Amino acid sequence: MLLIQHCLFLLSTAAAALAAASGSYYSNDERDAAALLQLKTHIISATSSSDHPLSRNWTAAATAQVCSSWVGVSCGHRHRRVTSLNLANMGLQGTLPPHIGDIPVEIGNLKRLQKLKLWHIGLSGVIPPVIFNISTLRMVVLSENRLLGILPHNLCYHARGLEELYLHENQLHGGIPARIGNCTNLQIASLSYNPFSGSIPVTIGNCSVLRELYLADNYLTGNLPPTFGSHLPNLEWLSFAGNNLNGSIPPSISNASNLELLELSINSFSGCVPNTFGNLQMLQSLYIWGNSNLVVDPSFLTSLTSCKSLKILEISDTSFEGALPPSMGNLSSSFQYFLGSNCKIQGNIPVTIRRRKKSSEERNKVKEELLASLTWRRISLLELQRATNGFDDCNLLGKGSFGRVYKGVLADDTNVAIKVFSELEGEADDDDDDIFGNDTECEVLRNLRHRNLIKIISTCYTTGFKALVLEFMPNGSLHKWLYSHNYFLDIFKRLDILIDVASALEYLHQGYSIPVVHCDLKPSNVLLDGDLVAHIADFGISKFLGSGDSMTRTLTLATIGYMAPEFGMDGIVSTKSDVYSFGILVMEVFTRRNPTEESFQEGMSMKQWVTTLVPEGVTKYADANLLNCNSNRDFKSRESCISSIMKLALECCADTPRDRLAINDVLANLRKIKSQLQQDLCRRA
Ligand SMILES: *[C@@H]1O[C@H](CO)[C@@H](O)[C@H](O)[C@H]1NC(C)=O
Ligand SMILES: *[C@@H]1O[C@H](CO)[C@@H](O)[C@H](O)[C@H]1NC(C)=O
Ligand SMILES: *[C@@H]1O[C@H](CO)[C@@H](O)[C@H](O)[C@H]1NC(C)=O
Ligand SMILES: *[C@@H]1O[C@H](CO)[C@@H](O)[C@H](O)[C@H]1NC(C)=O
Ligand SMILES: *[C@@H]1O[C@H](CO)[C@@H](O)[C@H](O)[C@H]1NC(C)=O
Ligand SMILES: *[C@@H]1O[C@H](CO)[C@@H](O)[C@H](O)[C@H]1NC(C)=O
Ligand SMILES: *[C@@H]1O[C@H](CO)[C@@H](O)[C@H](O)[C@H]1NC(C)=O
Ligand SMILES: *[C@@H]1O[C@H](CO)[C@@H](O)[C@H](O)[C@H]1NC(C)=O
Ligand SMILES: CC(=O)N[C@H]1CO[C@H](CO)[C@@H](O)[C@@H]1O
Repeated sequence: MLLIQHCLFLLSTAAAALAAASGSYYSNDERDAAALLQLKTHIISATSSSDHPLSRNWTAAATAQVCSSWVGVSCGHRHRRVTSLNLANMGLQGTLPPHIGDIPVEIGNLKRLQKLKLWHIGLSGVIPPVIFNISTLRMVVLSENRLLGILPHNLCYHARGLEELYLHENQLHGGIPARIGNCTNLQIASLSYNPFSGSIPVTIGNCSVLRELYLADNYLTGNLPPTFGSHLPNLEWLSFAGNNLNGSIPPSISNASNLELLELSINSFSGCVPNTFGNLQMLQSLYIWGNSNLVVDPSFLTSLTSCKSLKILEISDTSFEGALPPSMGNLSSSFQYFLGSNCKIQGNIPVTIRRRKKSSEERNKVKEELLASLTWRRISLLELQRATNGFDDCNLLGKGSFGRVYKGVLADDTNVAIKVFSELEGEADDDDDDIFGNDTECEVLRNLRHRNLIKIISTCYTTGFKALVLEFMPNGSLHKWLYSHNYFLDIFKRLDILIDVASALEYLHQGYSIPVVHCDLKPSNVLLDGDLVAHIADFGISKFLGSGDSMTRTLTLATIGYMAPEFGMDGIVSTKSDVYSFGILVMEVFTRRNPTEESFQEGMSMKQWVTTLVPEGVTKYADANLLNCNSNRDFKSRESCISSIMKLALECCADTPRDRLAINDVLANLRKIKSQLQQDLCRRA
């Protein structure tokens, strides 16, 4: 053992001596560490925070551990050089990262770097070309920062193996360099939401393994290259939407035979749409709307009947005029919707289309599903501004500590709620990773799907701005329904709402791959749709319980009055802390007393109050509106229902988590109570 260590020691001194002999002061991994320490100085000085995850982790004293214990760093097994740097979203305080300055040129010394992920960390300044001198580079993620300047022209000069380039949502200007054609391994290029200008380089057609190309919402002008698509057999997703491209759409696009999504909307294309789209057997979504001089002729529409995968076709605001060809009746059975507003459609509409000219509600459902599957496709700030009349106060639905919620109508008439996060610099603590704080969390939330959870339709982040686009709930919150005099929920409606909420909690606690704790359950976070079905909203402080944990700790406080004792006192959250809040919610719904009232804060709690009054009978505590009955028997049924409910609520609010019911038992009990009430009322009627 000793011998081996000795040999290793000799070897490493030999390496150091070699490095010294060759004139370099640093050994290789010290050089890597030095480059990272340069980056750290920018980050730490800008955040001026000793709490930053890097502040005590990356230190000059620990350069020998760069590969083994620096957070965000991975190295090759044999050469022990840094191969991956991932600071994505790190140290995000509040919702907007501070300006952290340029990427230091020393990054170019990471000679074996393959993956550089500096996503959403507040980078400003330019992209140093030296990054692309690293010949091993495969993935660059610099999206959602405040980067300025141009896309370096040495792209893929040395870094020939570049496969994925994500630069969306920055302030990069100038043209897309012709050299992009030398990126022969490029599979994904995401350059949307920048002010890039100039035309689309012809050479992009040389990127023959390209799978996804996003150039949406830039200032690109000129024509599409006449051969575009001829040599892009792998292209699946292509978006040029929201530019100022003109001229005709080249038929060569239909040679990209694997296209699934094609967005050419909101440009200035003219001429006829080529009638060769029938080649696109994989095409699912075709958006050509918003090109007012584009001629959509019957032969093009007929050609689409060969696109066996087509689901969505939007031709609104083009120069289409006349009758839809009867052949469109032959569109495949998977076709889901057609949108042709502001087109002068005359004559008979083929029955298939008539059936699939969707109501906006049905379309939203389709759209939502699709949006949920499109990872990088986001709604732009401009779209949201249009949707809310410039965030007009008339559209304001509510305010909270997180920011504001607006009602909006998207260009396709979808009603949405837009939650705009305000900057909380200095206010949020480290522990407060909101749903943007951590990409895993955001991903998981996107994947949560239950009829009683509010759905995330899309997200929008750009410099200084973050928003969530959510399903719109026309009937507002449960809080409003309980306390406003214009509304009334009868006893069955209240039971149904509680059953809805408990079903959502059951899904969060037990139905998903990892348990999710909502942490802030209260009537203002329970929203009602057009049919008064309840949906839980606001996952701002939710927690995920990883790998078999039954609880976690947080410093974030929820709402006094609803928080379980162990949560309020020690910051311990578990599924049982949600059960406690649910118990309080049940009490509130049936007593119409708000646990945050002053009288509850000073004197006895909601739970103590209910505990004291339960033995005295329902008339002492229940919402009197629920006891207005026609007959004594009716009263008896309601009385027994409400007292069972309160007993259940008290079991949810046991002092120790262990003694509380699990949510699936609560749900089963609620259902039983409801069916008992139904039976009683029937028998007596
Ligand atoms: C850095 O943080 C990681 C985990 O976050 C830890 O495993 C490691 O020991 C820390 N390294 C140092 C040098 O403090
Ligand atoms: C990057 O590569 C280019 C082209 O080989 C070269 O001219 C330039 O000096 C390199 N820059 C650095 C900092 O190595
Ligand atoms: C691609 O690289 C080759 C060799 O370095 C060079 O001759 C050519 O001009 C480059 N093409 C583009 C479009 O920059
Ligand atoms: C790359 O693009 C240029 C310009 O379109 C073309 O002349 C050249 O032949 C292409 N190279 C390859 C390898 O396809
Ligand atoms: C592109 O597709 C058209 C038919 O749409 C075909 O005539 C042409 O040969 C194709 N070109 C290439 C380069 O594949
Ligand atoms: C397209 O726009 C450019 C300016 O960006 C203009 O010079 C050109 O004439 C236009 N072409 C067509 C076909 O409209
Ligand atoms: C629909 O397709 C069938 C079978 O291919 C064909 O016979 C029929 O003419 C088509 N209908 C129209 C209106 O094009
Ligand atoms: C994100 O959250 C998940 C689940 O809470 C956790 O496992 C993961 O380590 C977090 N990632 C970062 C970068 O903080
Ligand atoms: C009482 C009330 O406002 N009910 C509304 C719930 O939402 C639906 C759909 O928007 C409306 O039709 C109801 O009037």
